[in-house]
Amino acid sequence: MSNDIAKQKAGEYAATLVEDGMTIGIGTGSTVYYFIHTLANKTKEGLHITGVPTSAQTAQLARSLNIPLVDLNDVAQLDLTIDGADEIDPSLNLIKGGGGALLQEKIVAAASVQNIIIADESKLVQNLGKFPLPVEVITFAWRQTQKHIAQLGCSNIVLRQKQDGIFISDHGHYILDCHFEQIDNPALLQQQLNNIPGVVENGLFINMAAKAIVAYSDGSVKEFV
Ligand code: ABF
Repeated sequence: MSNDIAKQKAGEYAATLVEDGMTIGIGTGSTVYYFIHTLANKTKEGLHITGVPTSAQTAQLARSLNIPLVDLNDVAQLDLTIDGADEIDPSLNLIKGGGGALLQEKIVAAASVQNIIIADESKLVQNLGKFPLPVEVITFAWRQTQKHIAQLGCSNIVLRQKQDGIFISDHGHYILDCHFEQIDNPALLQQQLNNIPGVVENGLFINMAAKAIVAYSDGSVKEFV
């Protein structure tokens, strides 16, 4: 089974957890893409939900499929957020932000009663850090911010690019992809990074996920809690 079919399975499975009347945080990425399409089909069949998107890309897709969206300022909390991840460790700590939406993803996750991660098996790791940790930074003097991040033990930090120049996040910031290789204490690192002037947010999601739904190449789907 290809990764794409596994992602589809995980997305479809997650849609079965959505109940009528819920306010849902809608994640970003290629796995959530399948969740959004399944959710859209269910709303066409009569399921009533309201969504809060985690990125401009997700907002655009959800709108195009007629999923009703609200501003996070206009709701007290979210019942459930379904989102993807770049790495998932055995404690369900995560690296997110490969798609560049980590800031809004973290704000939405923090507003949610329950966060469920969907992924194919390639995202499961013993230790976080092989996937370069995305850190969203203010554009002003970003090299200073980079220097402070390097002092935390990261010698390979890359300013994220897109085809025609520097990648700019939905909220107007740069992303520094930090190749830590192995993160021994993710909770500490997340605090240290967010204490650096110029860092807006980092892609470590610690103790935020209640469950991970992981689809395997043999077609099975497992829940990790
Ligand atoms: C988002 O989806 C991001 O945080 C992460 O970068 C991505 C996960 O990857 P995929 O596209 O494989 O679902 O939630």
